[in-house]
Amino acid sequence: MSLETSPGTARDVALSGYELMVTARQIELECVRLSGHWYAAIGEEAVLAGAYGLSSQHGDVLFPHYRGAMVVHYLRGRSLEDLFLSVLARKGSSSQGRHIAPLDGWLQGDVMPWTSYMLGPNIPFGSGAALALSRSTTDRVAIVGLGDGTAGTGDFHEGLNMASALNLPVVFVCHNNQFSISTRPQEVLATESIASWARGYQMPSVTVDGNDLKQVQAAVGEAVRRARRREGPSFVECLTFRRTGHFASDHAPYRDSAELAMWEKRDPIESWERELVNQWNMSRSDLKEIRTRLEEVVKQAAATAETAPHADEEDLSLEGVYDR
Ligand SMILES: Cc1ncc(C[n+]2csc(CCOP(=O)(O)OP(=O)(O)O)c2C)c(N)n1
Repeated sequence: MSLETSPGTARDVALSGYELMVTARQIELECVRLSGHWYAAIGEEAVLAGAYGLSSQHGDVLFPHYRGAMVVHYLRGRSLEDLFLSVLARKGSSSQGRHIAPLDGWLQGDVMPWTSYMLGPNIPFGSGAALALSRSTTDRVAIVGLGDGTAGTGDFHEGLNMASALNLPVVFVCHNNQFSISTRPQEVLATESIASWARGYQMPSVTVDGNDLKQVQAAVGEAVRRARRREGPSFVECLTFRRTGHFASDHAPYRDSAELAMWEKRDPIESWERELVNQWNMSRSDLKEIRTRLEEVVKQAAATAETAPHADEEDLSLEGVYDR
């Protein structure tokens, strides 16, 4: 759903944000269960829901960060069953088991793929898409996600420079989870904040609490409206924390346990539950019921995908693929 076009009340939007985050958490938990190589976005749900779910509308072109990309597919209408088939690389999945699920796009929902295994190229690609959109008669915008580590690539600077120089309708959302595999941003980025780099490219740039859905939604919403008015690009840095290892079976001995515990206490879903109770008079028991129901739907979809047959040799054959 879209924050801008929603006919619902602010309470509905707040509840929808909760539902998106709960579903996102369970998608990621199931993916971790199904694949030891999963790059989980557990604890980063407010960035995903706020940046891609509640601020964009149909027709906006999304270039999500690879971590959490499947959640973005779901937000754009991909069925859970199809999503888990791809995670498991089973017969009938969109890539027929040829490559890792988060690299797929979901073109039916205007979600672009991670076009190479390289961090960075999606940033100038996003600016390129925004250039095309700026020449159309629509008010569609591009939203580009990136990690803090990705900000260290040349593509980051080229993509931001191009967006600003050509006044393009693009919003850059940095998921600053404070790790690039085992490296902290302050060890490798010669800047105090990633947003201040973006500010150097003459675009409005803010840093927000990435575990607070309200802050992410407000900042990205404002940036999207600006882009729709064709007033140029913006940059939103969302400060959050990578609560798992780089991938599911990385136990991350390099992390500080006190810091991890501090961020676990700042769980975005639990904070949002408090918001719904205090601001919107929702009852804890209603929220628990909603959460359990949504978790069950996701678990069921994953379990169904697990019963699907494996891709066979014919599925994996590349014969004729390039003729299509
Ligand atoms: C250009 C490039 N350099 C290095 C890598 C290897 N690599 C894959 S994921 C990753 C960490 C990315 O960190 P960040 O952008 O902060 O995203 P996060 O994984 O924290 O979500 C690295 C270094 C790569 N794929 N591409």
